[in-house]
Amino acid sequence: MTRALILGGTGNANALAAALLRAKIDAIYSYAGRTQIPLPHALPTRIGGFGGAQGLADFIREADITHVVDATHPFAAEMSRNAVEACAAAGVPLLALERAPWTRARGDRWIEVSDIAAAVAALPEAPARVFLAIGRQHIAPFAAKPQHAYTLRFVDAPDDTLPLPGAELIVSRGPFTREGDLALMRDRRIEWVVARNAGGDGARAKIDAARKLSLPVIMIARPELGERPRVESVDAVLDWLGHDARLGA
Ligand code: 3Y8
Ligand code: NAP
Repeated sequence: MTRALILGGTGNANALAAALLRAKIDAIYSYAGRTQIPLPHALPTRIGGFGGAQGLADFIREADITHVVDATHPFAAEMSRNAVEACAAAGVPLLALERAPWTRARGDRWIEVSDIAAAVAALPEAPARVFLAIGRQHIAPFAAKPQHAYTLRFVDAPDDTLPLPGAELIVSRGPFTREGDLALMRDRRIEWVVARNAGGDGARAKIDAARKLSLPVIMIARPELGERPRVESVDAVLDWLGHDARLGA
């Protein structure tokens, strides 16, 4: 019998969870526990790390998992690497559900960089008004350029002091809308946007809003992940699972 483990925490993963419920495919949803109150799920849900690749392999065996779907975020590189290693060790198939990266459209003013340090370097020296929409985990390096007026957006209110004194904080879980992000950028007179190439629709609003306002976007490229089977649609995952389920594997 099919029993899937969904490594979640994204909009795609939520859509997959709903589809698995409808298809009555037995599955467990997993969150890292990065945020205070993750979106509740109708699927049985576990929260927290597994304890590295070894811990994940043990979980797969103990929970009789037959298939693993990595529906985490393209920047969740450690989780994705652990999944490849753990599935090989436990001998269960792995499939990544991954949204395609955004590609530059006409009117986009992107400065493409490889990582957070390069994004900090790409900001101007002269004081500017910068929208950092990269979550809470990657803010500290921007303290190297304190001359800017930063607007931050987090999922949860921070429990400790910000590494960027004087920054304006917006607490919002998303998904975001183009109108909402246009209003945010106009109200805050944003001049620069820093984003990671998450792909998908839930984070695209700020990219579309920046294009409309002709603002430069410092776009951080995704980390390189090793070769692994990947699809971009929930239906493709269902086929991958449903096919085995139909064969009663
Ligand atoms: C805990 C689950 C849904 C899914 C909502 C999507 C869209 C909104 C866009 C901006 C960019 C960012 C961030 C973002 C987006 C959706 C989706 C998406 C980007 C939740 C969630 C978890 C997380 C973790 C969180 C990270 C953070 C990244 C904020 C839930 C809401 C910036 C990614 O404060 C922290 O520590 C936050 C950490 C990881 C930044 C980072 O370091 O990558 N996501 N986001 C997951 C877990 O515990 O396993 O809490 O319910 C999911 C969503 N985040 O419909 O509910 O399509 O995924 N999430 C980025 O760079 O794009 C926000 O502000 O414009
Ligand atoms: P990461 O750096 O790749 O993972 C670090 C560690 O967190 C992993 O080694 C694992 O701990 C644990 N972990 C990550 N995802 C997990 C999951 N789904 N279930 C159980 N444990 C998990 O990951 P990250 O960048 O911090 O992202 C953490 C989570 O937030 C991911 O689930 C990701 O999907 C989500 N996220 C969502 C978005 C978005 O835009 N929707 C953006 C970024 C991240 P152990 O080694 O102990 O197993």
